[in-house]
Amino acid sequence: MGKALEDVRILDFTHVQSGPTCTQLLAWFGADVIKVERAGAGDITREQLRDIPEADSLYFTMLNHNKRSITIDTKHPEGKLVLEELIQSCDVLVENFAPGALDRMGFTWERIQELNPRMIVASVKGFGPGPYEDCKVYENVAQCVGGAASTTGFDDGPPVVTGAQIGDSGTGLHLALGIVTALYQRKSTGRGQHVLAAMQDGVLNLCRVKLRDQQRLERTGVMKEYPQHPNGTFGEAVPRAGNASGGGQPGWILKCKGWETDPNAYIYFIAQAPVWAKICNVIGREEWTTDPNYATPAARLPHLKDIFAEVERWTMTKTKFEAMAILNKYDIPCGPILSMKEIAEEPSLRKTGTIVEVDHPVRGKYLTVGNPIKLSDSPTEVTRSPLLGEHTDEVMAELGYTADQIAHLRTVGAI
Ligand code: CAO
Repeated sequence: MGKALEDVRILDFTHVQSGPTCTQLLAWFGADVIKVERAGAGDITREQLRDIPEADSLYFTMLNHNKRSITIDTKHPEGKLVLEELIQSCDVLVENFAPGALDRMGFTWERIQELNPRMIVASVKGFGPGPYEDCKVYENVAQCVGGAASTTGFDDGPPVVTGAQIGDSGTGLHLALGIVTALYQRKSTGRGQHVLAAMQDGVLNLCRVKLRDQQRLERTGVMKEYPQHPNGTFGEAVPRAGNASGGGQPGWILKCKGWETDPNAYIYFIAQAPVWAKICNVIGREEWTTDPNYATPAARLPHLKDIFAEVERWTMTKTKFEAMAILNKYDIPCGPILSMKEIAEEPSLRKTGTIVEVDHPVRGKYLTVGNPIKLSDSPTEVTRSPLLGEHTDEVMAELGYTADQIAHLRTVGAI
């Protein structure tokens, strides 16, 4: 079966996490992704958080599947010429260098357009235009400046960052959408364009509901589904809401059997209005279905803490999986808190290709997260990440360089 992006060639100038997430997705959809790295060193993550000496780290391998690697010194005059040829033969250049690095290399937007007017240049930066546009940014900085940290955690504690890499992988995902959209528009305009995904913007987009709440708070001074109501106070800005749900369905994380020793013996429980009677039956509080303090969603809002405490008395008698099985019988929305160990061992995720085992010539077998987006006409096969410079000769030959020319460029240090 063909692949959705099989005629798309990508010059991948990305490193660390945000950019590589984007180009890995495009590679999974079939694009030919040529990762340009610095000879001898490569993407810094190859050696970061290493678990096996001399082997590319999991950090690198899990973000660079299905790509080819070519090493070029892009500051060497002859290296620049190779890069120019790559620019002329590719559809998209993706980069997440610090602001200005591509310009300093001599590849400004104008120069790239001169070389290839159809080229789409896609960038991840920490910030969009404005006072911080020159700043370098990493994941947790993005979470803090995009509104996630101020709204995550508990009311009586400091701001908290989340384990989900919404700044890096989240922005990579936004960029990938920008790229395929630009490729689509190029069909009618014939022109390339610049695609920018700023990490602050990407995180804020994912925190959209919190900006919604900011405006509700300013208008009404209170948000009844927040745990601050009715027992706490609201200030001027959206507060941290603990484990409360971000939507109109009240929810909380509740202890299950074994919580004293197992840090993940918990379940997320949603007191969804349409199944309120079933919830009352399951936990043995049938009288709540008619009690005016509990019978309607609005009446329940001031009592959520007590309601969840009562449901927890029930969940503590069951393991998280037993609770899930019972609640699901009644269509009561809930979800066990799964550890990474449980996820790694989950057979259904292996079956769908969401968790994949990959073999690597140096590090051996390892687990990775496969393509989370499934296309029925463009299936994904996850192949291992490239060794540093593994495809330099192959790509150079495709560009028309002879063996002698390749040897020369290697001798002068351009590749
Ligand atoms: N040959 C020669 N030079 C190369 C090269 C190559 N193949 N590849 C990269 N370089 C050079 C760059 O030209 C740059 O040189 P100058 O500083 O002289 O212009 C240099 O390597 C370093 O690039 P950098 O500034 O991007 O790298 P850094 O480690 O200092 O910063 C990061 C890393 C991530 C903070 C920065 O790239 C950044 O802010 N990127 C945008 C936001 C982003 O993606 N952040 C998420 C990272 S994942 O958590």
